[in-house]
Amino acid sequence: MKKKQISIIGVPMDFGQMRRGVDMGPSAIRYAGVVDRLENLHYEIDDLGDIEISRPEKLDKLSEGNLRNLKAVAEGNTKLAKKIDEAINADTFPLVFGGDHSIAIGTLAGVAKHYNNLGVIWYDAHGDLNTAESSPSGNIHGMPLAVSLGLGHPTLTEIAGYGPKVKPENIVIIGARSLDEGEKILIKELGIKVYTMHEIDRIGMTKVMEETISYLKDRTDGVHLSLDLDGLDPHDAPGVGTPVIGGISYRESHLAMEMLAEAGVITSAEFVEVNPILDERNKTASVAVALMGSLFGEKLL
Ligand code: 6HN
Ligand code: MN
Ligand code: MN
Ligand code: MN
Repeated sequence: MKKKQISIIGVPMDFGQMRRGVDMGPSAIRYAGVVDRLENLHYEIDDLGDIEISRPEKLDKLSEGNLRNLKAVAEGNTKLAKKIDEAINADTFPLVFGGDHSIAIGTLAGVAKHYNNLGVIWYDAHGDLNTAESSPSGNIHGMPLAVSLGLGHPTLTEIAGYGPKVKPENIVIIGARSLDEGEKILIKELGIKVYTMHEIDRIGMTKVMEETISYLKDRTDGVHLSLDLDGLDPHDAPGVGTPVIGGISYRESHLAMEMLAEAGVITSAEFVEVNPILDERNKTASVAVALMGSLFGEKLL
């Protein structure tokens, strides 16, 4: 990591999907000891607390053209983008805790304007490349990567007053094993680099990360890590709203984080979809914190 100062931003957002409880993710991650863990690695931590997410009295059903809770999601992400922008202007590393994955819209809106060619590592069981047209659920947490590419409702794609935020050739998806038809088409059309579970099984995480790092190093001037805990196998990370069996293991995930730390390429990060209601004794939040340890350079010896 390049910066010695980290700004923590919690985003208690649960409007991007339908399972309550993921709004408590930031608290669960804090209770799992993240600040001590990172302070032990000699980082200066500024915990900025949580973004205020207003709770509309009545949640929209699918009123806004297959975009559930569009207004509430857009509002929260607009606030988040501003906070991220401030953290980067203050020369700190933004570290975001979710909340459902719709918050990547705001994170990337805040981060991307600081780079000419922002890279994105999307560590996830899913592609999150749906639009209102392709989405089987209407849940915006299945859309943030598409939105960041400029695809989707302008209320989302124009957050922070510009778009698109990222280019397809600067994205690497790792861990995919559940893609909707529209997402598969988009991946092929745009030529997005994807390491599905097949490639991870076949060539191993070491090779996947070596390739990912050299690919992004060549073409980007900063790399955002968007880590959805459901990228991991539900055995290791059970507290997620949309688990998919056959995922990345705890050890493979540590290896991935350690290789990113060694390469020193990551310039911002978010850990999302931790849902303490669905979890087993805060296991998923603890896994998230352990992975952050590795991402920020923790070593056993
Ligand atoms: N996530 N592809 C499914 C959908 O509803 O669009 C699942 C999305 C899951 C999103 O885990 O961040
Ligand atoms: Mn996911
Ligand atoms: Mn996701
Ligand atoms: Mn470790």
